[in-house]
Amino acid sequence: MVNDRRPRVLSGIQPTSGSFHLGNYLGAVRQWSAMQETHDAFYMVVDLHAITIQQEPEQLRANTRQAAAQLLAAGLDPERCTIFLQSHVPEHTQLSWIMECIAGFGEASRMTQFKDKSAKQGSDRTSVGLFTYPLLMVSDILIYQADQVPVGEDQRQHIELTRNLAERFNSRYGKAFTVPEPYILKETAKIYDLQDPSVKMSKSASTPKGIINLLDEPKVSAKKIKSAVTDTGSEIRFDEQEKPGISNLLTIYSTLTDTSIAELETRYEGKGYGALKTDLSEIVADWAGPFRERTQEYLDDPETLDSLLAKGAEKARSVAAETLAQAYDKVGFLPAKH
Ligand code: ATP
Ligand code: LTN
Repeated sequence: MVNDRRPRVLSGIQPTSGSFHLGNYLGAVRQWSAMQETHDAFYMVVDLHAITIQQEPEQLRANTRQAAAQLLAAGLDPERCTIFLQSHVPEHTQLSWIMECIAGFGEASRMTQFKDKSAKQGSDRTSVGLFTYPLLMVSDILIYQADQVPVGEDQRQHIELTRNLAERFNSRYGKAFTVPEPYILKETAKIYDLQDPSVKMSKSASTPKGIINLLDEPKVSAKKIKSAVTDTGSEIRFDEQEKPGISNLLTIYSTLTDTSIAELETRYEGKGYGALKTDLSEIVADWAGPFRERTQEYLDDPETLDSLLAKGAEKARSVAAETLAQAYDKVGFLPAKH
């Protein structure tokens, strides 16, 4: 049961691919599942955000169901948290317009995720939505009065923007929003690409070889782990500067098995990279096998899945509508009815 006095937490994940990857899980979703025990938690699949980059409609529908099924398979329980789709709660986009009007153009132009993604696509193919995306994210968070936002390191700048706009609104119009804190676990804040450990593992990476997808066949993941770029030398030691490849594998190993890095270093003393990779492939396969099965069970019953999401949206809307009404009033909009 939701307890109102618990701190409120909110986060979102994009349905931009059929499968989450290990970075999504270790950097974000794992924390979501732990926090539903201690927080009043709201988690959503951000389908509105996904269309900032062109999506094929049938594929988007499939990916969205697949994302929701994976959240449930990762342990999110609709009895203990609110799970929903962003497009089912129209208040997000309504608040977003207000945020667009109080954010500065320069401020929005400094968002590094926009700069990276638009540079990759070129300005003609970059949508205006990709530029305003952070303001929709600001609204996602503020509309639930979230105290904390569990995300990976790549989202820190967006949470800073959220804090700034919440404070700006509150001081300009009177307090309407909670100013949220980021919740970023240091050890797993950034899982790196297996082929290029200088960039984060990302759904939109240039080569699929660098990404461990949670729904991949174990054989496929094992092959990717075995061909992960490693560093010169043969010693298994955590050193992000000198040994970024091995350090990344150690982080994944350590968090999936709840073993400290120091203990892993001792365990693998005198052993080669091959031994570490073979063991890690097995660990990933053992974790991902049951995860894939659970995901498939939810996908095999789309009616139940859709009805869970409809209930989640109803709960989410009741909170969102209240915040929006307050914000509309503070801005000076007349009420639509008496
Ligand atoms: P895209 O490449 O399409 O932007 P993504 O792989 O970055 O997608 P998102 O849906 O944007 O995934 O992110 C979902 C959550 O996963 C966010 O909280 C994000 O910070 C986290 N995350 C994504 N990649 C990593 C990573 N490599 N390491 C740790 N956390 C990550
Ligand atoms: N921008 C985030 C996804 C996202 C989000 C949110 C995360 C959209 N709205 C609200 C936390 C809270 C991303 O790209 N990972």
